[in-house]
Amino acid sequence: MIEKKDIALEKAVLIGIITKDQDEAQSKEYLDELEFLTYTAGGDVLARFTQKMDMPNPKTFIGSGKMEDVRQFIEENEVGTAIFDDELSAAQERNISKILNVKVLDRTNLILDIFAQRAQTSYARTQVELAQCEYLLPRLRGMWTHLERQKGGIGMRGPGETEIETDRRIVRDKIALLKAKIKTIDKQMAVQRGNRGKMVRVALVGYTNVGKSTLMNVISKSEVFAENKLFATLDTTVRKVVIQNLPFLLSDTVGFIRKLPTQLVDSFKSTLDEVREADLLLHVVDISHPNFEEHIDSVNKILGEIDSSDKPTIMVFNKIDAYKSEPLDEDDIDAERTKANYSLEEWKNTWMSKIGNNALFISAVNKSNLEDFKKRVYDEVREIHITRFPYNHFLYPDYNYEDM
Ligand SMILES: Nc1nc2c(ncn2[C@@H]2O[C@H](COP(=O)(O)OP(=O)(O)OP(=O)(O)O)[C@@H](O)[C@H]2O)c(=O)[nH]1
Ligand SMILES: [Mg+2]
Repeated sequence: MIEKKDIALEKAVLIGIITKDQDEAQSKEYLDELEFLTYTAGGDVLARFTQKMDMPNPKTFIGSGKMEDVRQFIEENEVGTAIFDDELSAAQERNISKILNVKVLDRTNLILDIFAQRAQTSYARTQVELAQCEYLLPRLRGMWTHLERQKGGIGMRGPGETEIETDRRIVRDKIALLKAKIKTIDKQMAVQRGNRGKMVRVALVGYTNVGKSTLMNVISKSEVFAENKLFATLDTTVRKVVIQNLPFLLSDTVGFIRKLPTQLVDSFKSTLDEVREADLLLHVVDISHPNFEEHIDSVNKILGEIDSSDKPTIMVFNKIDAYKSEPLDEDDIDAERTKANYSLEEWKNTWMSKIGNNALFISAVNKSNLEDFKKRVYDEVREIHITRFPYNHFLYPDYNYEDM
């Protein structure tokens, strides 16, 4: 799945834990995702280390024996970066750095780093910089001793780079400055959104890499950057789309992910305003991903955090072309059928019985079922349009609303 065409990838190892809240299969899934994140940030994962434990070690996250295994591997293979799946405290980061003597990152670092690489507009860059400063502030002491050695590469892009910024006061001032800058842009953006009048607003939401931008391109004939890496989209794109005679605004925005750093959710609040102010959500799901149900839960959780849980929502199950169910192991007579063995038909039935025609199954790439999808969106937009402009619909049922 992962193409390793980039030269000089940074060598990395991943470290995760198996706990009572996070079993072996889940831990593997998280590490798969962490590997994808590492690849997106420009790294190459040479090995993974996992340890079963009741709770993380407060000093070093994993136990000392396991840490020694990691240290040896790092030394033998000249690895430059150790990436932990969970957020490390400043003290843990410091202790681990001392033992491993390489760059130590956690999932939050990695995501912030990818965001820093991908931010295109000055607005996105400001938001990412703010999140990085807020992440950095409580960790300044930890960074201090290692900055000499840690220069450049993954996790080091952004405000951590220069020594001068290790001064807390400077970082605090910077945070205030960035916040003020964001506030100014926010005001301009609110005005822009206000100028759009009463047009019906539809937002594509979903986990990262599910095909939101691809779907946007297919239905609005626009060219929005889409690729098989995480967080291809950071800035919100808004396009006017017309289905039959009905115009509406469609927005494509940043993808969600599990354990999304709170600093990021906060600093991206305004980007997410597009979602918060939408009349209708299209929640796009990658049904070919083995853990798509968990992705749905994570997205719903973040929607809750931005007060958008109660919006009319259509669930759009994408990538049906790539869906594969696991065959039941015939040699194992005790093998029980699980959801992994479901056929696409079974998934359709499951979701249709749950939410009726609010579940759609499509392939944005193969363009399958897109007519159904458009029809469903049209019906829903029309309904909202009628409540918003009742007289127009009453007086001129065939009016071309595109001119409004
Ligand atoms: N097989 C298959 N692949 C798809 C389909 N739709 C999108 N993809 C692929 O999935 C990858 C991610 O697509 P994007 O449109 O960038 O996904 P996104 O949700 O916008 O991702 P972010 O912006 O990173 O959150 C790309 O490689 C697409 O080509 C589909 O229907 N089938
Ligand atoms: Mg995208």
